[in-house]
Amino acid sequence: MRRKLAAGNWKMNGLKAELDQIDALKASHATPSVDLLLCPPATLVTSAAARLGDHPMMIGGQDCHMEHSGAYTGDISAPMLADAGARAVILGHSERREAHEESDEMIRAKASAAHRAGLITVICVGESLAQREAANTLDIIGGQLSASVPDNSTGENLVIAYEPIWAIGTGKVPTTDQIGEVHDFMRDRLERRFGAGVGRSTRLLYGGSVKPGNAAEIFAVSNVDGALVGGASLKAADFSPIIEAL
Ligand code: G2H
Repeated sequence: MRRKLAAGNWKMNGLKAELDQIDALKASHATPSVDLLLCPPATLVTSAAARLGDHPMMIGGQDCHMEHSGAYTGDISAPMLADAGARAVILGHSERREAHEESDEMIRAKASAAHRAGLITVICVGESLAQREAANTLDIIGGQLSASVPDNSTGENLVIAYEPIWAIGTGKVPTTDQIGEVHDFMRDRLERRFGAGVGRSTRLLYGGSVKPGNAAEIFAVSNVDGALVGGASLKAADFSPIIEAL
C-alpha cells in the first residue's frame, strides 16, 4: 500500500523568518498519518532540517547537479544536499526545464546522482497548453517518463509529480477525469518498465494550483497519492488543510 505524500515546494521564496512555518506545521501535525516533505530554497535546507528536530517531516532540495563535485560555480550536488539534511529533491520542474533549459537526459542524470546519494527524487512531468490542445498529452508524458526516470529507481526513492504547465500558479486546474487519465497512464507505464513491484509502489503526485478548496476532490482521483504544492505550501495555515485532506 502506498503511503500518501504531501510535498511543499517553496520555489524562490523564504527567508529565515519563514522557518516559523515549520514550527506551525509540527504543532498541527505532531504525528502525521501521511508523509510530509517541505522543499525550501537551498539556503534554508540546513536550518529547516535542524528546526525539525525529531519530527518525521522530510526536508528536500529543489534541484541538484548530476556530478558529485567539481568546477560548477553556483551548483549544488546531491551529496551536498544530503549532507545539509535533505532527504529528497525535486527534479525537472517545468520552471527549470524552461528557464534553465533542462532536458530529460539532464534530469535523468541528476536523478541517478540523487538516488546514489540516498535521496528520494520527485521527478516532474507535464504538458503545455498547446500540447494538450493538440491531443499530445499522453505522448509527452510518456516520453518524459521514459527519458527522465533513471534505471536505478525503486518504489522507495522514486516519486513522480504530474504538473500540467498550464495549471502551475494560474489557478486553472484540470478536471478530475483529466488528472485520472494521466495518473492511470503513468502507473501503467511504470509497471511495464519496472515491473509490478516498483510500478505499484511509486507514488504519483498531482501538482498545479492545489489549494485547501480543491485538495479533497483531487485526492479522490485514482492513482493520485498526494500533491506537490507550490503557493499554498508557503503558509502552514494553507498547507495544513491540504495535508488533512489526504
Ligand atoms: C506547481 C506547483 C508546485 P503551484 O509548480 O510545484 O505550484 O501550486 O503554485 O501551482
